[in-house]
Amino acid sequence: MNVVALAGGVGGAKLVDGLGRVLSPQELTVIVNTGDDFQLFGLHLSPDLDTVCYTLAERANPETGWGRKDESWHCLAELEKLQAPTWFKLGDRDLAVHLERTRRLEQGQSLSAITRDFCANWGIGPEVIPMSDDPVATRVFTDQGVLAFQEYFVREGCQPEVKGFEFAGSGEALPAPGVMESLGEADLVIICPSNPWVSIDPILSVGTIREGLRDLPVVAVTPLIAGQALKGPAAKMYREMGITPSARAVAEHYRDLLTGFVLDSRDQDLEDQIGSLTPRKPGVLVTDTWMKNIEDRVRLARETLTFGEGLT
Ligand code: FO1
Repeated sequence: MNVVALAGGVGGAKLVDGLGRVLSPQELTVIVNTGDDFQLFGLHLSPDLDTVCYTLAERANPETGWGRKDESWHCLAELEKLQAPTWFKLGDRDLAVHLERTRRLEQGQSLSAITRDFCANWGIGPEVIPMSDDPVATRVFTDQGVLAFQEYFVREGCQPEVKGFEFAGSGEALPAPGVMESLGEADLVIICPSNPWVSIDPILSVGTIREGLRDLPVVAVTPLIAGQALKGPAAKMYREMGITPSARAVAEHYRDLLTGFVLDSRDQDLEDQIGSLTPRKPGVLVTDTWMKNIEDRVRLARETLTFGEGLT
């Protein structure tokens, strides 16, 4: 079975990890958001790509979900002494990746080719592809003006009130090599439990990716449980966009694409409402979607795959 997963950062990476432990490497392709990418100290940072790769390579920091485990912070400490901007915490191991990625980008190599080589080096089996090799920058319209995504997310701690989003460059950006090909061969697409507004929508905004999903079985796994995100500002964003945050709101967000929706047991009462959403009246799987450990990731991945197979 060929499965394509769409993923953002920490929440998405957990399900991708579960899928990677259940499927053979040839069966899984992961398309990752790069709308969060930005430049710092002249380096090109791809936080969601790194989070997915570090997680698959068992190199991720288990406390934060982003950055490296067994990290050291010598560079950051020196930057602090120099009163340099240190709101975005770059560890030493992580920095090596940004340095080498930037060096190769400056030589004219593509982000997807560099990512492929890094994955091979880290022993990652599934194919991990950035949504695009072209720059796409998520901008957040807020009550404090327009902010680049990481300024909103990390520097301002998601405090400003959100008014809307823009994925600058997505009109011209092409899907990276392998993206449309993997969708062309997919038996199932899984939208991981990532933030719909700023992790999945940027992917869907690139080229013909959204159209590429139209005739495929698409299953989304809820990132909201009982109206709350386990991590990050998704619920706050729904509220500020004038929508009550809930799994139903997420299903409505993707309503034109959905064949199936994975709902948390704590939201069982929403099953019928989601199952009757037009146009596609998605099938609904009710299960425990909270991934507290590796076993949960594997169980949720297995259940989602079995559910998805049943819909095809
Ligand atoms: N998130 C934070 O909340 N604070 C940080 O200082 C931070 C540093 C960081 C460094 C490398 C990296 O790959 C990710 C990092 N993140 C940090 C996470 C990142 O901002 C978010 O996970 C995503 O961009 C949203 O998916």
